[in-house]
This record gives sequence, C-alpha cells and structure tokens, in this order.
Amino acid sequence: MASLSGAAVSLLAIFMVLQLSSVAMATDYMVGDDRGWTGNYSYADWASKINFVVGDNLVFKYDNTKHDVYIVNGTMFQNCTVPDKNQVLPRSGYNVIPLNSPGKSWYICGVPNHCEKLGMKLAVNALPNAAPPEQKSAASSLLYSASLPFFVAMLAAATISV
Ligand SMILES: *[C@@H]1O[C@H](CO)[C@@H](O)[C@H](O)[C@H]1NC(C)=O
Ligand SMILES: *[C@@H]1O[C@H](CO)[C@@H](O)[C@H](O)[C@H]1NC(C)=O
Ligand SMILES: *[C@@H]1O[C@H](CO)[C@@H](O)[C@H](O)[C@H]1NC(C)=O
Ligand SMILES: [Cu+2]
Repeated sequence: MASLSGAAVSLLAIFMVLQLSSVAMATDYMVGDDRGWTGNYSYADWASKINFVVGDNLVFKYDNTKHDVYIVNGTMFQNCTVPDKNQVLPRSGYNVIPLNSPGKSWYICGVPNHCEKLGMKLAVNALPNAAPPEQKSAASSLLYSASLPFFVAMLAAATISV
C-alpha cells in the first residue's frame, strides 16, 4: 500500500542521512565573521571562541585590492615575517583552507604593516577529530546493512499489495 512504501522510503531516507552524517560534520568558519579578513580586528579573540577540528575549513573573504593571505609558521607569525611573494594564496578575495591535520597553523596578510600594525594575523589550533571518519562510517554502514533485509521486505510487501 501507499503508506507502507511511504514508510519504507522514509526509512531509507533516515539511513541515508545516518550515512551522510559521518562526513557532514565539517564546519566552514568565515574568518572574522561578517567583517571578513581586514584590518583593526582581533583574530585572536575571534579564534578563541571556536573549537576547530580537523576537517573544518577556514574561509578567508577579503577585498583583494587591499589584502592577501599567506600561510606561515609560528616564528614568522610572531615576527610578522612575510614569505616570498610566490607563496601568496590565489588573490581571489576568497580562499578556503582545509584544516587537514591536528595542531597549529598560522596565517598573515602580506601587505606592508597589515600584520604588525593592523593585526591581520591568525593562529588556529585544530583538534583531532573525536572519532576517526572510517570508524564512524563503518558503524553506520553496519547499521545500514543490518536494516537492509527489513527494508527490502517492506518494499516487497508494498509492491505485492499494489
Ligand atoms: C585602523 O586603525 C588605525 C589606527 O587607529 C587607523 O589609522 C586606520 O585607518 C584603521 N584602518 C581601518 C581599515 O579601519
Ligand atoms: C619557519 O620558516 C622559515 C622560512 O621558511 C624557516 O627559516 C624557519 O626555520 C621556520 N621555523 C619553524 C619554527 O618552522
Ligand atoms: C624574530 O624576532 C626575534 C626577536 O625580535 C629575532 O631575534 C629573530 O631573529 C626574528 N626571526 C626572524 C625569522 O625574523
Ligand atoms: Cu591586509
């Protein structure tokens, strides 16, 4: 009957969501929120309110006629040392940087004085993902395959009764 196959479809939808949820945990963080990547803003304060996790993305949104983004190391961050120009991220005004590994990473603006005078410097500490993605997806696919015979039976019942 219609309601039976409807229930089967909802069940399938639920399990698809369960499957997806193991990869949908990553968060995109707009650096500086509505201000974006600009001068006279405390990126230390901004970062201190967020628990970054491996898999999250940093999104740098900026006026590309005024600013740029470099990935640096801790020493260069502290000294506002700008790397070689060829290391600048594509000056598109919108750079998405995945936090691929746990630990600290550092970002500065390379325009003269913007790092040291305007505070355009960001340090982020990414925590390891609580459960490794492969563990989570293994658990949900186990759930999925365990429920599959049930789902097939419901679908068969629905088809037969039409
Ligand atoms: C930032 O602050 C400095 C000093 O207060 C000021 O001269 C400058 O115009 C400001 N820059 C921006 C982009 O707001
Ligand atoms: C940071 O990078 C500079 C330039 O590449 C290098 O000389 C320095 O040793 C690095 N420092 C750390 C702590 O990795
Ligand atoms: C960073 O600054 C410190 C102290 O001001 C200085 O001793 C050091 O040489 C600087 N390092 C770099 C890589 O510029
Ligand atoms: Cu800048």
